[in-house]
Amino acid sequence: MRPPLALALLAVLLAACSSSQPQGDVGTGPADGAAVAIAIDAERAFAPATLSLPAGETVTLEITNADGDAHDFAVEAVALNTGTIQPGGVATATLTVPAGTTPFVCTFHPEMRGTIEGA
Ligand SMILES: [Cu+2]
Repeated sequence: MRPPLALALLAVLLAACSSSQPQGDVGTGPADGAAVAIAIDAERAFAPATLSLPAGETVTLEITNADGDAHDFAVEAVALNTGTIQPGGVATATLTVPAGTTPFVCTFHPEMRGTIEGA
């Protein structure tokens, strides 16, 4: 009898839809030191959606998920992703701020977007 391959594939696909893998200098829980706070609010939006940060400096962002669904925070241009942030969870992401406009996004909900403005 053949194994239920289709079911196994479906399970893998479903898992991929509901989680993302950490990438880059990221962590779970609150920041140890100074950090720029970002909230994911109940409207599934990043607040603030525009971050004005000093280009070339290393900055830690602290992302708090105040929504009831899981989200993540990804800056694809610098290969950064917090991985899944569960409801009520907090994650950090540390990056060297690029000059100019750099988009960030929740990879689960592409409509959840914002930008880092490095100047
Ligand atoms: Cu999201």
